[in-house]
Amino acid sequence: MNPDREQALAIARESERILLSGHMRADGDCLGAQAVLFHAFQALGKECQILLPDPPDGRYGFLQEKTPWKVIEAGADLPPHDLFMVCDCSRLSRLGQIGGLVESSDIPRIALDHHPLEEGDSPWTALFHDVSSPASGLLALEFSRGLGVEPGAEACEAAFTALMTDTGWLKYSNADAVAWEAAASLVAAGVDTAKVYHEVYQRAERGRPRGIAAAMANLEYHEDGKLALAWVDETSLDGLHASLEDTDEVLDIMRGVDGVEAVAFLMPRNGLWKASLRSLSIVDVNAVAEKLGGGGHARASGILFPEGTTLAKAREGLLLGLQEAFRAFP
Ligand SMILES: [Mn+2]
Repeated sequence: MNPDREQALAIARESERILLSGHMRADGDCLGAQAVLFHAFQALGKECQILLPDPPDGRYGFLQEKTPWKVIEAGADLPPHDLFMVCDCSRLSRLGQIGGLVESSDIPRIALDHHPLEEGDSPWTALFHDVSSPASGLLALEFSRGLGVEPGAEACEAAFTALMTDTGWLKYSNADAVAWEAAASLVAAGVDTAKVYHEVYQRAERGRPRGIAAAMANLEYHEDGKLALAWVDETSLDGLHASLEDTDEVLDIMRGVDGVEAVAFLMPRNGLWKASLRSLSIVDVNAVAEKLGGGGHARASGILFPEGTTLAKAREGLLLGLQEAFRAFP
């Protein structure tokens, strides 16, 4: 095993009070990875708690039946701990107020992640990092086994949720043989896959289909149909009693169109404009997102535009960035 991973495991073995966290708007992978680690630390008799920067989408609430988490209160301090560990993220800037508190503390910190690392000096004591891993949840399983804990039913369900949500239920290009094998072994371990699917994808609010329709009313094609872009604003979502916290379905509809290579979707998020970008096989949407202050993976990334950015400006920046990326591949 690489030395950095060994170091991360060694620090975790020595620690007794572990504080787990994840990026803002924690998704299934972020929460699933934390849950796997939570149960590993509990099995070893360590104190462990999960503290999130903000509330995750309600679709992941079922994980809380077996894995407790809390959301930090505004202005609150971090609870006592001797190790801070973040999942599915290696940027302090994506941890909301928790990021600042961690940055000013000298307590050891570990990032377990599969996103590309930020350039420059690492803010982490140790990393458990692999960009080739389809999900942080799988890295968490490796971490658990590295600590000598074979994942139980709770951890398997959480890891399955992590893997299946980050691969779009094994649809995306990150669903490699490792992903399929891991899914099969979790199914063999007894995970109720139909239950997880129902919880995550079949419990939307009634307005959701109308929200998707409102977004699709603003669909544009560029680059001879290779680029699809759509947006939806707060007013239309409110009028339809719809929210689109999770944009997978909207993006899936756009990239299901013949000839489409890259898709982008703009939506409001807490008073700002947020873009989700996906590509099929050529365009590096991470590079596009990074130029606009966002990040992620080569095939899936996101941008939160700065305060004051109008929809028109966000759309223009996104379109120009993506068009430039297309021009790199004549
Ligand atoms: Mn992930």
